[in-house]
Amino acid sequence: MVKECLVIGRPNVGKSLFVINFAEYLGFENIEVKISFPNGFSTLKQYSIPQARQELTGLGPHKTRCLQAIHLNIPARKGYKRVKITDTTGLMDTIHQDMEIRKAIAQTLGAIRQADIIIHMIDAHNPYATSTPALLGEVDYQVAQFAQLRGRYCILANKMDLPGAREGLAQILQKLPGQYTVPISALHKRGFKEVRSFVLRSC
Ligand SMILES: Nc1nc2c(ncn2[C@@H]2O[C@H](COP(=O)(O)OP(=O)(O)OP(=O)(O)O)[C@@H](O)[C@H]2O)c(=O)[nH]1
Ligand SMILES: [Mg+2]
Repeated sequence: MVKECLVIGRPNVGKSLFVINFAEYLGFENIEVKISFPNGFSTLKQYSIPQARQELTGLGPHKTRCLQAIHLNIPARKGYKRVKITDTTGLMDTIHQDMEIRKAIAQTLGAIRQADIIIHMIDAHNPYATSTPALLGEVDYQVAQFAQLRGRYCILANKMDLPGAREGLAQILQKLPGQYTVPISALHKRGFKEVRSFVLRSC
């Protein structure tokens, strides 16, 4: 059976880059992405990994406004484990003024209920930000509270390659205690071995 693994978190934390680079780490050179829009329309698109990085990730918040799913076969002790990993729209503390983004966020919240495995990504760098975005949003506490009840849940503290990320990781561990938390760099594919083990254990 294919397990549904959802990658969620606030905008710009690195969800899309993580999904693409994790596929590359697992040996994929090309990916087929099922793009499902909030209006119910869906389409399949093929990307090379560099093309996916170019087209699907970016600096501005809410680059992703739909669900983007990739089927991954992860080599396990006996054969493969089949996982569908889905990239989502960034969650927010406030209600976004743009209707399209509100609908996309509602679509992501709906998908959380269907997920077997929840990967919650947080940007660990810049822990001393006093203006928004601070390290953790109210929505991060809500996700942690909800998702831990569901079992297969982990936090990825991302952007560990950037300044301040160690302090940020310490804050995440302190503020969201008792969760399985993996420090990673989606950019440099660091911590991916641990993520792969977590996903395999959860299948
Ligand atoms: N230095 C560094 N930059 C990263 C890392 N992960 C992501 N980024 C950068 O952060 C920006 C946002 O990455 P995305 O993967 O598009 O983030 P997202 O969470 O999918 O964003 P939305 O789709 O807008 O919610 C991009 O410029 C990435 O290159 C990382 O581990 N280290
Ligand atoms: Mg994205």
